[in-house]
Amino acid sequence: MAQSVLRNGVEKLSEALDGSTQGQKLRDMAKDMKDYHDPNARLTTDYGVKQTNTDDWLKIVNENHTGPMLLEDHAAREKIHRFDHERIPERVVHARGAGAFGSFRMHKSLEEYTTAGVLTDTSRTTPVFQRFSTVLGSRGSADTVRDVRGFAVKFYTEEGNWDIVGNNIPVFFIQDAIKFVDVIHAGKPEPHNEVPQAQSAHNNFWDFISLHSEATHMFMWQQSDRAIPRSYRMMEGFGVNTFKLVNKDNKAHFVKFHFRPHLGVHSFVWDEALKLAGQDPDFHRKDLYEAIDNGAFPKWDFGVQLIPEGDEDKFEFDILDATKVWPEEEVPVQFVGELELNRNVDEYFTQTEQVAFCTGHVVPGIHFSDDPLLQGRNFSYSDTQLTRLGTNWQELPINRPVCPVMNNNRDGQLRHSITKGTVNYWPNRFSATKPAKPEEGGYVDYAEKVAGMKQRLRSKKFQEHYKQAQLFYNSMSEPEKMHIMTALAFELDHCDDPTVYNGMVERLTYIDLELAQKVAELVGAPIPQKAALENHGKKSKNLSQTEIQPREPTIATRRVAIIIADGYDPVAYNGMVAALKAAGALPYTIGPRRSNVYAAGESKEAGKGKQPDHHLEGMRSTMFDSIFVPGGADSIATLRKNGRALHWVREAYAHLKAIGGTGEAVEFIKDACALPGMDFSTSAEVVDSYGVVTAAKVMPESFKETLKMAKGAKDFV
Ligand code: HDE
Repeated sequence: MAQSVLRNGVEKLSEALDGSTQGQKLRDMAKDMKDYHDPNARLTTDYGVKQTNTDDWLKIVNENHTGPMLLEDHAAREKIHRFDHERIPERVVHARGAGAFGSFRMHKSLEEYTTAGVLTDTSRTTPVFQRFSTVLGSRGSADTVRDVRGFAVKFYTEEGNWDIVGNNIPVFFIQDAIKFVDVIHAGKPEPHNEVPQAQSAHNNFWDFISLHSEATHMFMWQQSDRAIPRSYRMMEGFGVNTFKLVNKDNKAHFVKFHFRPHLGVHSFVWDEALKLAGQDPDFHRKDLYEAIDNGAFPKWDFGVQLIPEGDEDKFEFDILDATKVWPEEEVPVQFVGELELNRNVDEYFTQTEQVAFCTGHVVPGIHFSDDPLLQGRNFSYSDTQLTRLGTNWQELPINRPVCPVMNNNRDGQLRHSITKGTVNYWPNRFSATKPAKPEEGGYVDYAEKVAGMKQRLRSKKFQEHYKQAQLFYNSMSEPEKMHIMTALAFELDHCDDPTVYNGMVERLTYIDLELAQKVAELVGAPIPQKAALENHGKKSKNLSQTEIQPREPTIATRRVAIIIADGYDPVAYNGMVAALKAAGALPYTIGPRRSNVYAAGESKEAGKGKQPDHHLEGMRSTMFDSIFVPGGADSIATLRKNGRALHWVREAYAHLKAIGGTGEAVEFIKDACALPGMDFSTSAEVVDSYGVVTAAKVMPESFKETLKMAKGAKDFV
């Protein structure tokens, strides 16, 4: 794996250097790259001296070749010393993540609203680096936990770096940056015992949430399916905060940024996510890497919501409040560009770990609003990089812009670039390195009149915390509502302090009485009889993720497990593998062993057989989107006797996955899925949350169609 990773990096880099795709940033980083596949390279110390032996510490040896080691061995000490200092502090939040390179293009210019070249020049391809993350877990925690996902994009524009440091959820827990410390302390492991890891299911989190009513809208999103995405490639991205775009006539528009995935939004069911956290903690990381490696480049439409300056008071909510969405009925999203990720990182640490995003990084034409969350973030990001990376973090290859950086900032630890010349100040007698004029691309601050009292206050509209939480809940499909209810019941079950779960149930009565009652019953809180606030009954579009459908129905990159044992039907097997590959899906053969498995009519002696990719105990159904079982009397007879094989099918069924089978496999699948007392002959009998897909005579085409609808499909093909 490691070898192929490096080879892939080097090959792709040379492609990029030939002038293709987003070469600008790659050419820039290539200056600092070393090729570890060079057979002519030799091991050296850090100061460049070739080493003949890096395996034995220099010793004074006796006749048995043992003896004390010498401090004199600088090379040995250097090796250990470098190792001792390999770790840097992880990010205080969003520590766990994965990144990739890509490109950004606009297909419609936003010149009516901004002067920013990255948003107006439709002939440009802007190189980007994107990092996805979870929020609460440590760097080594699992990918599939229930959490908000970070969605941070660094645009290496010709005018400097522009960072959108967003999330996959369009709102946030708090309105004012000063509360960030509290919400994160409450969510992170508790201070006395550092438990639990990467989870919000504990007393402190829900204690804070129940007492801090402005978090009401956000916790509903965080309890929804959005917080357990199937893949980073299948999530939306939101800038969350309100920025400003300013055009050449100095006219300003408030703006929110959106990214909508071409693959649509898809999620795990909770049981799947829970199990995957143990079975394959790197699931999302690998999913992103594999998709890009296979050429299935993830893409997002880039959109903006715009409100002209002057109209900001026309809404029921304050447009600077990050706990509110701008409903699309009131402010439509205009999709104007496309983001594509098309190249994996060459090295995790120097790129994904060392990348540093800052909301304060904006380019001419893009400005801040008075959003009090954003203003605080603008301080925090550059500040935190000092602890994590140290001074001069801006000079690291992944962070430096592709345009020239010229200023009189100097020195500090680990200064990298060498500035020539006799002066390091402005003005100077050479008139050297002077401020840019606006027409030379200089950043011009947007002039605004500001007057007022110096006070610790928030606007009146910021005080309203429930209407959009109701709007969100009302907009959910029935399965989504059920998932929110069960998620809340799971989380509060992990709280053993009645003050906490009783308080939360009370908070839910501000959203929906029935929801509060169902949760109360499950978690053992007093069942509320009265809503604290009447539900307004309104809905809004695109809040339910079921509305964010794939652009084209597709099964590309979906992982399909094909379960076989000796005597399987080779026609059904080969037909399905070919059809899946042709559609861009990823078929994996799973057998009772990873040694060769023989089709009906094949013999071991003839040296035939198929080597499965995995054996039944090595993987689990959770790692696949779908299961196909070809017929074959002997194969099915073997699988029927194998408890793990039955579990694969039954578990996939419980997780609402498309399951297909031919010939003898049909009865096997039915038996594996049948629950005690359930009449399998009618879909009406199927337990609420369970999707069923069985096949009397599955042809590859019909299976593919079913797979496109996977999750929630209730079809008998
Ligand atoms: Fe962050 N956040 N944040 N955040 N955030 C960090 O910066 C902070 C907030 C987000 O992949 C830190 O470099 C404050 C909202 C992402 O490297 C830190 C506040 C949103 C990432 C920080 C917020 C985010 C971070 C930690 C409240 C969505 C990961 C490491 C005012 C719009 C970026 C770092 C990456 C990371 C501070 C709230 C998204 C400490 C003070 C809202 C995606 O600076």
